Amino acid sequence: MTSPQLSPNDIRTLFSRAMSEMYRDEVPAYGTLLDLVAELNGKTLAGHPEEKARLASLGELERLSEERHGAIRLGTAAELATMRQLFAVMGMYPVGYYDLSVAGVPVHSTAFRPLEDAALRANPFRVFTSLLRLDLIADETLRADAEAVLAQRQIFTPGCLRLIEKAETEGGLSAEDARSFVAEALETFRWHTRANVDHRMYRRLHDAHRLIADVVAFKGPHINHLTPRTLDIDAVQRMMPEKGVAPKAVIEGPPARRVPILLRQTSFKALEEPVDFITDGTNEPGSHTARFGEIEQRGMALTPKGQALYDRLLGETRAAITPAPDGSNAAAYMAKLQEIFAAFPDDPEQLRKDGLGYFRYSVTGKPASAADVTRDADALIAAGLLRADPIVYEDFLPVSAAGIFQSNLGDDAAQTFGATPNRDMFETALGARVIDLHHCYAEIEAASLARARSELGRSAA
Ligand code: OOG
Ligand code: NI
Repeated sequence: MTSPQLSPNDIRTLFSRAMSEMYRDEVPAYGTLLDLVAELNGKTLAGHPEEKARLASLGELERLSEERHGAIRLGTAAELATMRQLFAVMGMYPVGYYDLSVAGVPVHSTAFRPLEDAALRANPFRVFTSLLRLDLIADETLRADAEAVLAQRQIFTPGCLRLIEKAETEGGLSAEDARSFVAEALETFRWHTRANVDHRMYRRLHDAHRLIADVVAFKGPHINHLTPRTLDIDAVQRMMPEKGVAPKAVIEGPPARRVPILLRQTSFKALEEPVDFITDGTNEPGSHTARFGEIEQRGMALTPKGQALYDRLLGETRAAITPAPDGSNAAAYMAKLQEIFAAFPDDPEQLRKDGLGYFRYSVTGKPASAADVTRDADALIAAGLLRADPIVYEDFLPVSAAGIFQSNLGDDAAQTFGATPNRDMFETALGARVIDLHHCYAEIEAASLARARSELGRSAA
């Protein structure tokens, strides 16, 4: 007899909790941030009972305290391909292609996350996963040396590989196997105080780009941050210094709005941590900065039209004023952002009618007549039979991600590679196509409307 399988959603929850506990132990400031976010989310909900009721009715209240994303950086195509299989065991799939070369960061990335509504509601845990692009390193000797180091390492435990295979052949894992899988998988994301290279090699990698050292010099892709979701990022940004945590100069993404859109993020700087390098058989103490903390506030997912408007307005803002890493023009930047984004409608019905965002349709409970069933969505909303709530953005923003990378690489790391997106190369490494994020939201929107219509039909019958 085989024992019943644990659902991928439950495995993902076990994993994200285990990862959160591990990171809390390893990076105490993350714990401080978690507590601050929980406290302020509690205050926000207590102060806005109607928003609390709305989130509860959408099934979004429970996921809030579970919600976080992490990030890792991988070194080889084979690592990325196995990572895809690992995440699939917990119901996470690659969504979106992000090219960071434009921002002087030699990686390209995807986000592994759950796809479907029910899975997102159960636990939306996501991991922003980057692959190092050695093809952007000009120094051929260094590139070959880095490749040789990476070819030697195995970032997955034998137990993890065995359980991935078992999950694939048996279509899932029992509760007992799932628990071992979580413990084994966690090993890949752990911090290693002992480097994989000697100090000279570390310096060479570091001098080419700090990120290259971060990937190549270690035994595995340590999780470099975990990000809880706040309902009020401006409040958390204000409170961080009081808790002894210094935030980056500006909040990335759109300005504060009545209807939040996409994603706003802020972070605290990476810690300088002790690392042992093994040089000629002896321990040589040194240090490395990689791990940091971040918080985010999520808003409505935008349609391609809305995303294009966002990109244009952000581009205009940044052409007028570039936020300085030292924060000297932070207030002026935030004011300019607010001013330029005045052109982005900030009323839910307006956003919906203009086709700028994705919405989830549901019945209000008002009785419908047989004639109502044939009316279009706009008319049904106007008649009070349907309601439309913004769909939460579950993905990332390349310009914000670049800002987060940069704030942790230090000002000296600003480098240019020129924009060289190479999605084909990424997908070949991944061993699969990345999923189009607009497709995900459009499907959720269409399914919600179809469901709401059939409910109306039933109530009218
Ligand atoms: C990933 C940075 C991107 C975000 O929230 O945009 C990211 C990294 O530094 O590896 O996590
Ligand atoms: Ni992040």
